[in-house]
Amino acid sequence: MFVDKVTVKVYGGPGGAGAEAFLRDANTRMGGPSGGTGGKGGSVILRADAQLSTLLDYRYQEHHKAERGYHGEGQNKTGRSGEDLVLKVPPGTVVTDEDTGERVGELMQEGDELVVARGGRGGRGNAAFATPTHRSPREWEPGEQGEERRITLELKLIADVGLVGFPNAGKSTLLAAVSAARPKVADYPFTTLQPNLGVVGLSDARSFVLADIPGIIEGAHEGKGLGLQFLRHIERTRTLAFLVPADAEDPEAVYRTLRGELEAYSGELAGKPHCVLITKADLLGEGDAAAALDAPEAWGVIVVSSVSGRGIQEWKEETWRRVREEVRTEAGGEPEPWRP
Ligand SMILES: Nc1nc2c(ncn2[C@@H]2O[C@H](COP(=O)(O)OP(=O)(O)OP(=O)(O)O)[C@@H](O)[C@H]2O)c(=O)[nH]1
Ligand SMILES: [Mg+2]
Repeated sequence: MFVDKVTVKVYGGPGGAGAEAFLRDANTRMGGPSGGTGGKGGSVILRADAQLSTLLDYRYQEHHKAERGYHGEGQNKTGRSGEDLVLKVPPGTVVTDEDTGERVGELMQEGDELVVARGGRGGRGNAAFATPTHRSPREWEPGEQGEERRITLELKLIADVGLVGFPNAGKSTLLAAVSAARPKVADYPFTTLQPNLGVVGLSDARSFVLADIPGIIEGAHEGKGLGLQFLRHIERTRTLAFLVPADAEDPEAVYRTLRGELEAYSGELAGKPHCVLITKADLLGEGDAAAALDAPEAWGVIVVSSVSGRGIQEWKEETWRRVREEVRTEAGGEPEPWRP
């Protein structure tokens, strides 16, 4: 199962209470106030850990509490602070406050940290209330409550390349053909209900991350089919591939429809560099009629078959070059993305 969105509750630890105490020892019969301050409560902190690639762990545990601060003690001793609770999340996790909708932050790179619920301050002990005219104060404060918050963690897949096509276009088959991913493939529409990711390896340790998402259909921007919600998974890709099956009645119309749906979703996404893949070329025989598709905005139209392997190597090499180019032009902007 691919989990990419969970809601959890996080609780900062309450601070420890201040102490009420008076100095008493063998040499002092009536000492002054000596109650120390309570310890600070622990905070809940998210930390990006590249060992993780899903938010699955959080499906099964909803409440996460940091340790409370310890109470202050006599002899002016401050209570021990509560331990922070560190929750590991995969890089690429975006955090929003579930109740206000406010964006709390994002953890993009290994080691990034974000405090999501602060621990409370410790209360003052009675020693802090002493004044020249109030020399034996009995007051002390309770610890402050820790922050409590309901947050949503959302993992945006960071893929370099996204596959866009109608249902049955052969997206999942292509992902399986070029990576170790084993998405479900079947000859009925909407086989893929959740995005799949795979790492596509080329020679010399070169690679890129490929995302296969559910199919989109005409009217998806109005909610038809599965709608366009899955496009968010390819918002950060470097390049896209539009899949048009070789046996489509009107390949150009398929391409135009896909482009139109993407534009309706986001001009930025539609503006990404892209190529067109004429898929299932093995169904065509020798003729290349479909390759005549007119796509002046695309960086290429490549005829491929996941069954015969035709065109696959060319597409991989060409795509890798495009991804590299994009990474280079981004340099100085976004940091290098995490790679699984
Ligand atoms: N002949 C041939 N059939 C293919 C090729 N690629 C995919 N198919 C077939 O096309 C059908 C759909 O393939 P999928 O990979 O599931 O298509 P998809 O685009 O992922 O479909 P959805 O997940 O429903 O959006 C399956 O029956 C595949 O076996 C190909 O290169 N040649
Ligand atoms: Mg599929």
